Amino acid sequence: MSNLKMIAPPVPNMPWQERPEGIMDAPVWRYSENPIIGRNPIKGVQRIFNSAVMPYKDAFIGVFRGEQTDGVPHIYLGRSKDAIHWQFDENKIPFVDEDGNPSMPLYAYDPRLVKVEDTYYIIWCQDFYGASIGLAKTTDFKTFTRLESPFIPYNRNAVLFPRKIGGKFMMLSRPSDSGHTPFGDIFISESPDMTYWGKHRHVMSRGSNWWEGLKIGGGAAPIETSEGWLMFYHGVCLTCNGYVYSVGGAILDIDNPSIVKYRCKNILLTPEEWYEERGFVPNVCFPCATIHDPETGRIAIYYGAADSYVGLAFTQFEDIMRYIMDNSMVNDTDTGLGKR
Ligand code: BMA
Repeated sequence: MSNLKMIAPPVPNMPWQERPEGIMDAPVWRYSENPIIGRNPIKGVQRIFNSAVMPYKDAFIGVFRGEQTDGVPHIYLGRSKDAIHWQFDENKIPFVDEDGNPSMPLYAYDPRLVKVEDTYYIIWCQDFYGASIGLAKTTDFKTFTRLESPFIPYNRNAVLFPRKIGGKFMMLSRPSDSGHTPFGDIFISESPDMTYWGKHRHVMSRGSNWWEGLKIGGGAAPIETSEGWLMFYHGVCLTCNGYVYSVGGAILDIDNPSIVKYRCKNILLTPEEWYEERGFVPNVCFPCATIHDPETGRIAIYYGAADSYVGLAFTQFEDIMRYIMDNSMVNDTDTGLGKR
Protein backbone atom coordinates (compact mmCIF):
# COMPACT_ATOMS: atom_id res chain seq x y z
CA MET A 1 0.00 0.00 0.00
CA SER A 2 1.27 3.39 -0.92
CA ASN A 3 1.26 6.27 1.51
CA LEU A 4 1.21 8.80 -1.32
CA LYS A 5 -2.03 10.76 -1.42
CA MET A 6 -3.54 13.29 -3.77
CA ILE A 7 -5.62 15.89 -1.96
CA ALA A 8 -8.32 17.24 -4.28
CA PRO A 9 -12.06 16.90 -4.90
CA PRO A 10 -13.01 13.69 -6.76
CA VAL A 11 -13.72 13.82 -10.50
CA PRO A 12 -15.80 10.71 -11.30
CA ASN A 13 -16.09 11.51 -15.03
CA MET A 14 -12.36 11.85 -15.77
CA PRO A 15 -11.28 11.82 -19.41
CA TRP A 16 -9.10 8.73 -19.60
CA GLN A 17 -7.35 6.15 -21.72
CA GLU A 18 -5.39 3.23 -20.27
CA ARG A 19 -1.61 3.22 -20.40
CA PRO A 20 -0.43 1.58 -23.61
CA GLU A 21 2.22 -1.16 -23.68
CA GLY A 22 5.83 -0.27 -24.28
CA ILE A 23 6.38 2.94 -22.30
CA MET A 24 9.99 2.72 -21.17
CA ASP A 25 10.65 6.15 -19.71
CA ALA A 26 8.37 8.78 -18.13
CA PRO A 27 4.93 7.27 -17.35
CA VAL A 28 3.05 9.81 -19.50
CA TRP A 29 1.10 8.88 -22.63
CA ARG A 30 -0.84 10.83 -25.22
CA TYR A 31 -4.56 10.51 -25.98
CA SER A 32 -4.77 8.50 -29.19
CA GLU A 33 -7.21 10.98 -30.79
CA ASN A 34 -4.97 14.02 -30.28
CA PRO A 35 -5.17 16.84 -31.07
CA ILE A 36 -8.50 17.32 -29.32
CA ILE A 37 -8.97 20.81 -30.78
CA GLY A 38 -8.01 21.38 -34.40
CA ARG A 39 -7.57 24.47 -36.57
CA ASN A 40 -10.31 27.09 -37.24
CA PRO A 41 -12.52 25.94 -34.34
CA ILE A 42 -14.67 29.11 -34.16
CA LYS A 43 -15.58 31.76 -36.72
CA GLY A 44 -12.85 34.38 -36.55
CA VAL A 45 -10.42 32.14 -34.63
CA GLN A 46 -7.68 30.27 -36.47
CA ARG A 47 -6.05 28.35 -33.68
CA ILE A 48 -6.80 27.37 -30.08
CA PHE A 49 -3.89 26.25 -27.89
CA ASN A 50 -2.28 26.87 -24.45
CA SER A 51 -5.63 26.63 -22.66
CA ALA A 52 -6.92 25.61 -19.24
CA VAL A 53 -9.90 23.48 -18.21
CA MET A 54 -11.47 22.23 -14.99
CA PRO A 55 -14.49 20.31 -13.66
CA TYR A 56 -17.66 22.39 -13.28
CA LYS A 57 -21.14 21.19 -12.23
CA ASP A 58 -20.88 17.52 -13.37
CA ALA A 59 -19.20 18.61 -16.61
CA PHE A 60 -16.17 20.70 -17.58
CA ILE A 61 -15.42 24.32 -18.38
CA GLY A 62 -12.36 25.99 -19.83
CA VAL A 63 -10.68 29.21 -20.87
CA PHE A 64 -9.08 28.97 -24.27
CA ARG A 65 -6.44 31.00 -26.04
CA GLY A 66 -8.02 31.82 -29.39
CA GLU A 67 -5.76 33.33 -32.03
CA GLN A 68 -8.13 35.52 -34.01
CA THR A 69 -7.94 35.95 -37.77
CA ASP A 70 -6.31 39.35 -37.21
CA GLY A 71 -3.52 37.58 -35.32
CA VAL A 72 -4.51 38.98 -31.91
CA PRO A 73 -5.05 36.43 -29.12
CA HIS A 74 -8.03 36.62 -26.76
CA ILE A 75 -9.68 34.29 -24.26
CA TYR A 76 -12.78 32.27 -25.17
CA LEU A 77 -15.00 30.23 -22.87
CA GLY A 78 -15.63 26.57 -23.69
CA ARG A 79 -17.82 23.86 -22.20
CA SER A 80 -17.65 20.10 -22.46
CA LYS A 81 -19.41 17.03 -21.10
CA ASP A 82 -16.39 14.74 -21.44
CA ALA A 83 -13.44 17.21 -21.32
CA ILE A 84 -12.47 16.08 -24.82
CA HIS A 85 -15.13 17.51 -27.15
CA TRP A 86 -15.54 21.25 -26.58
CA GLN A 87 -18.17 23.84 -27.54
CA PHE A 88 -16.93 27.41 -27.57
CA ASP A 89 -18.72 30.70 -27.14
CA GLU A 90 -18.68 32.65 -30.37
CA ASN A 91 -17.41 35.80 -28.70
CA LYS A 92 -14.40 36.34 -26.51
CA ILE A 93 -14.95 36.62 -22.77
CA PRO A 94 -16.45 40.08 -22.08
CA PHE A 95 -14.39 41.24 -19.11
CA VAL A 96 -15.70 44.09 -16.96
CA ASP A 97 -14.07 46.24 -14.31
CA GLU A 98 -15.11 46.27 -10.67
CA ASP A 99 -17.86 48.81 -11.47
CA GLY A 100 -19.28 46.55 -14.18
CA ASN A 101 -18.01 48.61 -17.14
CA PRO A 102 -16.44 46.85 -20.15
CA SER A 103 -12.72 46.36 -19.59
CA MET A 104 -11.00 44.36 -22.29
CA PRO A 105 -7.25 43.74 -22.35
CA LEU A 106 -5.57 44.73 -25.66
CA TYR A 107 -4.70 41.08 -26.03
CA ALA A 108 -4.79 38.05 -23.72
CA TYR A 109 -2.98 34.72 -24.00
CA ASP A 110 -1.95 31.53 -22.20
CA PRO A 111 -4.86 31.57 -19.69
CA ARG A 112 -4.89 29.44 -16.55
CA LEU A 113 -8.07 28.72 -14.59
CA VAL A 114 -7.90 28.03 -10.84
CA LYS A 115 -10.61 27.74 -8.20
CA VAL A 116 -9.71 29.06 -4.76
CA GLU A 117 -12.48 28.70 -2.17
CA ASP A 118 -15.69 29.68 -4.02
CA THR A 119 -14.17 31.82 -6.73
CA TYR A 120 -12.71 30.92 -10.13
CA TYR A 121 -9.69 32.99 -11.18
CA ILE A 122 -8.42 33.40 -14.72
CA ILE A 123 -4.76 34.38 -15.01
CA TRP A 124 -3.18 35.23 -18.36
CA CYS A 125 -0.55 37.29 -20.15
CA GLN A 126 -1.56 40.74 -21.42
CA ASP A 127 -0.17 44.10 -22.39
CA PHE A 128 0.48 46.42 -19.45
CA TYR A 129 3.00 48.66 -21.18
CA GLY A 130 4.75 45.41 -22.04
CA ALA A 131 4.07 41.73 -21.40
CA SER A 132 2.51 41.32 -17.97
CA ILE A 133 0.00 39.32 -15.95
CA GLY A 134 -3.76 39.77 -16.32
CA LEU A 135 -6.22 38.60 -13.70
CA ALA A 136 -10.00 38.22 -13.45
CA LYS A 137 -12.50 36.41 -11.26
CA THR A 138 -15.91 34.87 -11.70
CA THR A 139 -18.29 32.82 -9.59
CA ASP A 140 -20.83 31.97 -12.31
CA PHE A 141 -18.94 32.07 -15.65
CA LYS A 142 -21.30 34.86 -16.71
CA THR A 143 -19.69 37.92 -15.14
CA PHE A 144 -15.92 38.12 -15.40
CA THR A 145 -14.44 40.92 -13.30
CA ARG A 146 -10.90 42.05 -14.01
CA LEU A 147 -8.65 42.72 -11.04
CA GLU A 148 -5.53 44.86 -10.78
CA SER A 149 -2.39 43.61 -12.51
CA PRO A 150 -0.58 41.68 -9.78
CA PHE A 151 2.94 42.49 -10.97
CA ILE A 152 4.73 45.23 -12.88
CA PRO A 153 6.03 44.25 -16.34
CA TYR A 154 7.59 42.16 -17.62
CA ASN A 155 6.17 38.88 -16.51
CA ARG A 156 4.45 35.77 -17.88
CA ASN A 157 3.24 32.30 -16.92
CA ALA A 158 1.50 33.22 -13.71
CA VAL A 159 -0.20 30.28 -12.00
CA LEU A 160 -2.29 30.48 -8.84
CA PHE A 161 -2.25 27.74 -6.19
CA PRO A 162 -5.67 26.08 -5.62
CA ARG A 163 -5.74 27.01 -1.94
CA LYS A 164 -4.33 29.63 0.36
CA ILE A 165 -1.12 28.74 2.19
CA GLY A 166 -0.68 30.27 5.65
CA GLY A 167 -3.81 32.32 4.96
CA LYS A 168 -2.36 33.87 1.77
CA PHE A 169 -3.07 33.46 -1.94
CA MET A 170 0.07 32.16 -3.65
CA MET A 171 1.07 32.77 -7.26
CA LEU A 172 3.94 31.50 -9.37
CA SER A 173 5.28 33.73 -12.12
CA ARG A 174 8.23 34.06 -14.47
CA PRO A 175 9.74 37.53 -14.79
CA SER A 176 10.71 38.10 -18.42
CA ASP A 177 11.26 40.66 -21.14
CA SER A 178 8.61 41.75 -23.63
CA GLY A 179 9.87 39.55 -26.47
CA HIS A 180 10.75 35.89 -26.84
CA THR A 181 12.54 35.96 -23.47
CA PRO A 182 15.84 34.05 -23.69
CA PHE A 183 16.09 33.54 -19.89
CA GLY A 184 13.88 32.91 -16.90
CA ASP A 185 13.33 31.28 -13.52
CA ILE A 186 10.12 30.59 -11.59
CA PHE A 187 9.29 32.85 -8.62
CA ILE A 188 6.44 32.84 -6.10
CA SER A 189 4.58 35.76 -4.47
CA GLU A 190 1.88 35.94 -1.83
CA SER A 191 -1.15 38.14 -1.27
CA PRO A 192 -3.72 38.57 1.52
CA ASP A 193 -6.39 39.84 -0.89
CA MET A 194 -5.45 39.18 -4.56
CA THR A 195 -4.56 42.88 -4.91
CA TYR A 196 -1.32 43.45 -3.03
CA TRP A 197 1.44 40.97 -3.83
CA GLY A 198 4.74 40.65 -1.98
CA LYS A 199 7.16 38.38 -0.11
CA HIS A 200 8.54 37.38 -3.52
CA ARG A 201 10.69 34.25 -3.41
CA HIS A 202 12.73 32.38 -5.97
CA VAL A 203 11.42 28.85 -6.56
CA MET A 204 13.49 27.19 -9.30
CA SER A 205 16.26 28.08 -11.71
CA ARG A 206 16.34 27.25 -15.38
CA GLY A 207 17.81 23.81 -15.33
CA SER A 208 21.25 22.49 -15.31
CA ASN A 209 19.56 19.96 -17.61
CA TRP A 210 19.99 20.92 -21.24
CA TRP A 211 16.31 20.44 -22.16
CA GLU A 212 15.33 23.23 -19.74
CA GLY A 213 18.56 25.17 -19.86
CA LEU A 214 17.24 28.40 -21.41
CA LYS A 215 14.11 29.15 -19.37
CA ILE A 216 11.33 27.56 -17.39
CA GLY A 217 7.79 28.67 -16.57
CA GLY A 218 4.80 27.53 -14.54
CA GLY A 219 2.30 25.28 -16.28
CA ALA A 220 -0.69 23.67 -14.63
CA ALA A 221 -1.94 24.78 -11.21
CA PRO A 222 -0.01 22.70 -8.65
CA ILE A 223 -1.76 19.59 -7.30
CA GLU A 224 -1.79 19.12 -3.51
CA THR A 225 -0.28 15.80 -2.38
CA SER A 226 1.01 14.22 0.82
CA GLU A 227 4.60 14.83 -0.45
CA GLY A 228 4.10 18.45 -1.46
CA TRP A 229 2.76 20.34 -4.50
CA LEU A 230 3.03 18.34 -7.71
CA MET A 231 3.85 20.81 -10.46
CA PHE A 232 3.94 20.27 -14.21
CA TYR A 233 5.88 23.12 -15.84
CA HIS A 234 7.54 23.91 -19.15
CA GLY A 235 11.26 23.92 -19.81
CA VAL A 236 12.86 25.38 -22.91
CA CYS A 237 16.15 24.73 -24.68
CA LEU A 238 17.73 26.61 -27.56
CA THR A 239 18.69 24.68 -30.65
CA CYS A 240 20.16 25.90 -33.94
CA ASN A 241 16.56 25.90 -35.23
CA GLY A 242 14.99 27.76 -32.32
CA TYR A 243 13.34 26.98 -29.00
CA VAL A 244 11.99 23.54 -28.00
CA TYR A 245 9.32 23.47 -25.23
CA SER A 246 8.99 20.30 -23.12
CA VAL A 247 7.03 19.35 -20.01
CA GLY A 248 8.89 18.83 -16.72
CA GLY A 249 7.77 17.82 -13.22
CA ALA A 250 8.69 18.93 -9.70
CA ILE A 251 7.35 18.61 -6.15
CA LEU A 252 7.36 21.74 -3.95
CA ASP A 253 7.21 21.90 -0.16
CA ILE A 254 3.61 21.99 1.01
CA ASP A 255 3.93 24.90 3.47
CA ASN A 256 6.86 26.70 1.85
CA PRO A 257 6.47 26.15 -1.89
CA SER A 258 9.54 28.24 -2.68
CA ILE A 259 11.44 25.10 -1.60
CA VAL A 260 11.77 22.44 -4.29
CA LYS A 261 11.82 18.95 -2.75
CA TYR A 262 12.14 16.96 -5.96
CA ARG A 263 12.75 17.98 -9.55
CA CYS A 264 12.77 15.41 -12.31
CA LYS A 265 15.94 15.56 -14.37
CA ASN A 266 14.19 13.79 -17.25
CA ILE A 267 11.64 15.24 -19.64
CA LEU A 268 8.06 14.09 -19.02
CA LEU A 269 6.74 14.99 -22.50
CA THR A 270 8.59 16.49 -25.46
CA PRO A 271 7.53 17.21 -29.05
CA GLU A 272 7.49 14.03 -31.11
CA GLU A 273 4.03 13.79 -32.73
CA TRP A 274 3.16 15.73 -35.92
CA TYR A 275 0.86 18.14 -34.05
CA GLU A 276 3.67 19.02 -31.62
CA GLU A 277 6.48 19.22 -34.16
CA ARG A 278 4.58 20.99 -36.93
CA GLY A 279 2.47 24.13 -36.66
CA PHE A 280 2.58 27.88 -36.26
CA VAL A 281 5.53 27.49 -33.87
CA PRO A 282 7.07 24.01 -34.23
CA ASN A 283 8.29 21.94 -31.30
CA VAL A 284 6.10 23.18 -28.47
CA CYS A 285 4.46 21.16 -25.67
CA PHE A 286 3.08 23.82 -23.28
CA PRO A 287 1.11 22.48 -20.26
CA CYS A 288 -1.57 24.80 -18.82
CA ALA A 289 -3.92 22.58 -16.77
CA THR A 290 -4.63 19.18 -15.31
CA ILE A 291 -7.85 17.42 -14.39
CA HIS A 292 -7.09 14.95 -11.62
CA ASP A 293 -9.00 12.49 -9.49
CA PRO A 294 -7.73 11.35 -6.06
CA GLU A 295 -9.92 8.24 -6.08
CA THR A 296 -8.46 6.62 -9.19
CA GLY A 297 -5.15 8.54 -9.26
CA ARG A 298 -5.87 9.52 -12.85
CA ILE A 299 -4.32 12.75 -14.11
CA ALA A 300 -5.10 14.32 -17.50
CA ILE A 301 -2.63 16.96 -18.65
CA TYR A 302 -3.86 19.62 -21.12
CA TYR A 303 -1.14 21.18 -23.21
CA GLY A 304 -0.75 23.48 -26.17
CA ALA A 305 0.92 21.84 -29.15
CA ALA A 306 2.99 23.83 -31.67
CA ASP A 307 1.00 27.01 -30.88
CA SER A 308 -1.74 25.45 -33.05
CA TYR A 309 -3.62 22.70 -31.20
CA VAL A 310 -4.65 21.37 -27.79
CA GLY A 311 -3.27 17.98 -26.82
CA LEU A 312 -4.21 15.70 -23.95
CA ALA A 313 -1.83 13.36 -22.13
CA PHE A 314 -2.41 11.01 -19.21
CA THR A 315 -0.46 9.79 -16.23
CA GLN A 316 -1.12 7.90 -12.99
CA PHE A 317 -0.57 9.83 -9.78
CA GLU A 318 1.59 7.31 -7.97
CA ASP A 319 3.69 6.44 -11.02
CA ILE A 320 4.45 10.07 -11.85
CA MET A 321 5.26 10.91 -8.21
CA ARG A 322 7.68 7.97 -7.98
CA TYR A 323 9.24 8.81 -11.35
CA ILE A 324 9.88 12.42 -10.27
CA MET A 325 11.22 11.34 -6.87
CA ASP A 326 13.39 8.53 -8.27
CA ASN A 327 14.90 10.76 -10.96
CA SER A 328 15.23 13.91 -8.90
CA MET A 329 18.12 16.31 -9.28
CA VAL A 330 17.71 19.65 -7.50
CA ASN A 331 20.01 22.66 -7.86
CA ASP A 332 21.31 24.58 -4.83
CA THR A 333 19.16 27.54 -5.88
CA ASP A 334 16.03 25.33 -5.81
CA THR A 335 16.25 24.00 -2.28
CA GLY A 336 16.52 27.26 -0.32
CA LEU A 337 13.77 29.63 0.81
CA GLY A 338 14.50 31.71 -2.29
CA LYS A 339 15.37 34.89 -0.42
CA ARG A 340 18.60 36.89 -0.72
C1 BMA B 1 6.05 31.70 -25.28
C2 BMA B 1 4.58 32.05 -25.12
C3 BMA B 1 3.69 30.90 -25.45
C4 BMA B 1 4.12 30.15 -26.68
C5 BMA B 1 5.60 29.90 -26.70
C6 BMA B 1 6.08 29.26 -27.99
O1 BMA B 1 6.86 32.84 -25.16
O2 BMA B 1 4.30 33.13 -25.97
O3 BMA B 1 2.40 31.38 -25.67
O4 BMA B 1 3.44 28.91 -26.74
O5 BMA B 1 6.28 31.11 -26.54
O6 BMA B 1 5.83 30.08 -29.10
